[in-house]
Amino acid sequence: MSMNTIKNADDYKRFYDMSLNDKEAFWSEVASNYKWNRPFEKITSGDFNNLDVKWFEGAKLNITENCIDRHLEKRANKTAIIYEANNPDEESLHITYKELHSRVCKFANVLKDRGVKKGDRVIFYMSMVPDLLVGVLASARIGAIHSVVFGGFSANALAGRIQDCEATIIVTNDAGFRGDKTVPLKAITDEALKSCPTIKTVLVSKRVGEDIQMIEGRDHWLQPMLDQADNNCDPVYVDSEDPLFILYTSGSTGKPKGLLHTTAGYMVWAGETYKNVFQVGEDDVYWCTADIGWITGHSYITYGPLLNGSTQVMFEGVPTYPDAGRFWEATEKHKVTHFYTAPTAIRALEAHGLDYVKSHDLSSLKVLGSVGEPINEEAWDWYNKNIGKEKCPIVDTWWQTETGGIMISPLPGVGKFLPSFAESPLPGVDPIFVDAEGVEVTGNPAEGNLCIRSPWPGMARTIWGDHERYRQTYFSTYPGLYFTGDGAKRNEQGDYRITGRVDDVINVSGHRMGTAEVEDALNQHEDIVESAVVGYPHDIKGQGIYAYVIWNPQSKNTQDPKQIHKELNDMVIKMIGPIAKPDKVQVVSGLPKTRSGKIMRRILRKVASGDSSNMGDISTLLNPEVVEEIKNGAL
Ligand code: 7RM
Repeated sequence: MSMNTIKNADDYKRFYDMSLNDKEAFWSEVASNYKWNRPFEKITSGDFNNLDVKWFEGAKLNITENCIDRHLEKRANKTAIIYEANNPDEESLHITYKELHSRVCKFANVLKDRGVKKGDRVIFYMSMVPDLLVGVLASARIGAIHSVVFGGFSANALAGRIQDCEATIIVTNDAGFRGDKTVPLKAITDEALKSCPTIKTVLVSKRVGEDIQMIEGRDHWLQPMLDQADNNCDPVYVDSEDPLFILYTSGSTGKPKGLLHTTAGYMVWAGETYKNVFQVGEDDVYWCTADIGWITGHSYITYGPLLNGSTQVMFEGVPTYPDAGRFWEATEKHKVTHFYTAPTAIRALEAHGLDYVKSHDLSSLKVLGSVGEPINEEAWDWYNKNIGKEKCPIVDTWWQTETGGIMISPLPGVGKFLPSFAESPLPGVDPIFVDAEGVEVTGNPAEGNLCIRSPWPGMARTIWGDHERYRQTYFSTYPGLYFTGDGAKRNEQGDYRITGRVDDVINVSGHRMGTAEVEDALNQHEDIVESAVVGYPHDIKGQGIYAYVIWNPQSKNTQDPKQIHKELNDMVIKMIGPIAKPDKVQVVSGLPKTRSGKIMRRILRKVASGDSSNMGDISTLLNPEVVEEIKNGAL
């Protein structure tokens, strides 16, 4: 561990205060943990009004040199990646830092051979295989911009992302393993590419042995190219604010946003937050169960652990295959010390009972982590008692795709570890609560909309191709502040507790879904007149998707509610992917609307959550009579 890890409450206070009061000194010291090809001239400039935020300006660097090359002197033969395949009978693969270097260089040379240059967009649509992690790093090595699209998205969703960033190349698998199923990634890619003329090259990493179609001139098997490639590739040094990646995420409007992260600030943020929040020692084994298709897999699989020279497990599979003991079996097998997962996985495994836990030795564990959604107290207690045996701190890490890395979390050796509290802002994070009018809520206890007052290195710099939308989405609700979209509370002692989204975003199994995005998909069905989607409490997923639909009463197609649900599921699978399927579909004759035509979602949320006792004020509704109908038809 490097010199400036936060080890106790005094360190925390000193670091935190310094990070806000003497930014220059603080970040200069932090930055000295990294390798710069040319030093920076200025720590930071820009603010939330001009939205031209820059960190470590003037520097030249390559993030992969920081993730790999600089470890080669001391850690060449240290394992960087322990690859645990979907099928537990498949032998796990150990990749050392030296081997990772050679793999990344080879992949980078393949990309170069295909004409990929600095600034080009490279799409990854893959399952969790080593080539995904290696490919992402290879893209960064040559200054290209990676955009990973989660392998659960549909052809339509993939195409939209490719079109938006005008990528020229895509890397995929023939197919991916996922539990007892396979996902036909190449076939889905082929479907998507029918509407993506910018793509000139498809690289296919073979995983399943699926029978696929290869289009001459466009499609190439990756492996033979890697075999031929040179295992050295000089890093391309880029400017601090040169783009590193685009990651698409859902918001309160229909179209996903391509958040752009730039190189130096993101690197420092991913590296430092990983170091302080997890405190992974030289001989420890860290495991984050996320998919690289989400931001957690970017910051806490691809970059954070490698920036810190850690050994980590990379897992291809799912928590319940071949059975609900898989996480614990692999923890025992690889003597995992740091384990980072999502509340939805914890709740799902809790539901399978303790037998799957008790048959494994979990004594290697030191720190547990949680991410993706608020963790309810019951899940926290179960995790603490049965997995951590009441001796492992649980770091409940609050952050977002937009923040690049962890923002609020208790730290080992510092935190109080109160169930369902994210507790304390990390150095550099300046949270503020405001009420609906934007007036600051001060003192403790307090409750409000969670905003951030000043720029931090890891923040997304823009939405790809739409800076105005970036301003509009995050900085216009409360001018001068970054609005997170989350509500939060502080207790008497000032510990933070995140209560969840206050906008039209729902969080299904830790996956962000815009209700408008799901509605757009439903509305594609020819028999849908109108739809409204809300979240409701769901035991395992955290939130479930509840769709109210007006179905064409004249439709010859079907009027059977079960069949309607099925047809709408198919439509959502086609437009977005299986993760966005509505759990419940209620056919209604009208939606509660105000005189200005706005759907009163509050009513829909109440009914969906099973509590329709008191509807509050509905006097502004144009059609109050539908409220009774909706209540009576609740599912
Ligand atoms: C990392 C990630 C972001 C949204 C965010 C919150 C929710 C994430 C926590 C949490 C309570 C947490 N990025 N969220 N972590 N809520 N406690 N520890 O999930 O962009 O996909 O989602 O997730 O609502 O705004 S994300």
